[in-house]
Amino acid sequence: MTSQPPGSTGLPGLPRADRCLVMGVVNVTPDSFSDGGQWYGADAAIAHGLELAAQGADIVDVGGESTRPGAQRIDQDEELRRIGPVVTELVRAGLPVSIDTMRARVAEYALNAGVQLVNDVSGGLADPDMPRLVAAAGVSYVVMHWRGHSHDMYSRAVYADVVTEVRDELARRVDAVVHAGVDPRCIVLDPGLGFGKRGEHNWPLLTHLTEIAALPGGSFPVLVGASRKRFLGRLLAGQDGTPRAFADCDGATVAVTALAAAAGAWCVRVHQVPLNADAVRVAAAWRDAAGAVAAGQAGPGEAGSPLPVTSGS
Ligand code: PMM
Repeated sequence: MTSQPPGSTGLPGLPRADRCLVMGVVNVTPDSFSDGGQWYGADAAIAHGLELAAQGADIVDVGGESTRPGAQRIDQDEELRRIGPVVTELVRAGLPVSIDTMRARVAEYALNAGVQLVNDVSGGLADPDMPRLVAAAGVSYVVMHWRGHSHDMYSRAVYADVVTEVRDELARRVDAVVHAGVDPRCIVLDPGLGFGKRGEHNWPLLTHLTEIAALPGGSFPVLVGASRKRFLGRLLAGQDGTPRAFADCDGATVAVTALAAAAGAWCVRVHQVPLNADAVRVAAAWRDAAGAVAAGQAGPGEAGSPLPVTSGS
C-alpha cells in the first residue's frame, strides 16, 4: 500500500476517490455462505446490484460460483447462465462491474459485456488461460492468495508464518501473471481471508496488510474481503460457543472495514454497503488527520502514511 489516499490509485477503468473504495457483492448463487439463494434469479440479482450502487458501492462484484468452504464446482455453462444477464444489465446501467470468477471463458464473456475488473480468487492458478486473457484486455486484475479449491481448502490451512508465506506466495503469483503479460499497474492483491485459512491466520493477515502489499516489485493496492466471514462469527460467538449468524456479523465487518481502510486498503468487498460506505469515509478523515499531524511534526514525505499496524489477534 502506498502513502497516497487508497482509492486514488490509478487502476484502469475503475473509480478513483480520496478514500478506500467499497465493492458490493452480488452472489448469483443458491449456496454462498451468507446470502446464497437471495439473489439467485437474474432479476433479483440485477435489482440488488442497482440497489448496492444506489447505496454507495463504487464497484459491484458479480459472481456465479460459490467458494464457501466445502463447495463443489459448478460447470462453466451454468456459471455463464447465472452471471450473463446480470453483468450485461449492470454494465448497461453504467455501473463499474467486476466479475468474480476463476474461469477465463466466464471472464471473457464478462469482459465482452464491458466489466472493468476481473476478480480471480485463485490468482490465475485455477485456469492457466486467465492471466493471458486479462493481459490482452488490459483491465485490472485481483490476484488473491489461494492454495486450492474450496472442497478441501482447510487441509491446506497450515502455516508456520502466515504473513510471510502469503506474501511470498502472492509475490510468485505476481511474477507469473506479469510474465503472462499483465501490466503490474493493473494488479490488486488480496490476502484471501478464509480461503485455506482459519481465524488464527486471518487476523495477522489483517494486521499486516502493509507488509503483504509491499512486494519486491513495488507496493500494490489491496482488496480486503472479510465481510460476514466465519472468523467474525466465531469471534462473536455466544457463551455456549455457537458462532454468530452470518447476517449478524455486519457490525464486525464494518469494524474491519474502518481498520483496514485506515491502514491503507484500496477497497473492501462487502455484502451490506451503507455502513461500510460510512466507515471508509471515517477512515479517510482519520488518515487525513494523522497525515496532517505527521506533516506538521515530521516534515514532508510522511504525510498520509498508513497507520502503524500491530500484530496479534
Ligand atoms: N471472498 C468470497 C468471494 N470472492 N473475492 C475476493 N477478491 N476476496 C474475497 O475475500 C472473496 C472473493 C467469498 O465470500 P462470498 O461467498 O460471500 O462472496
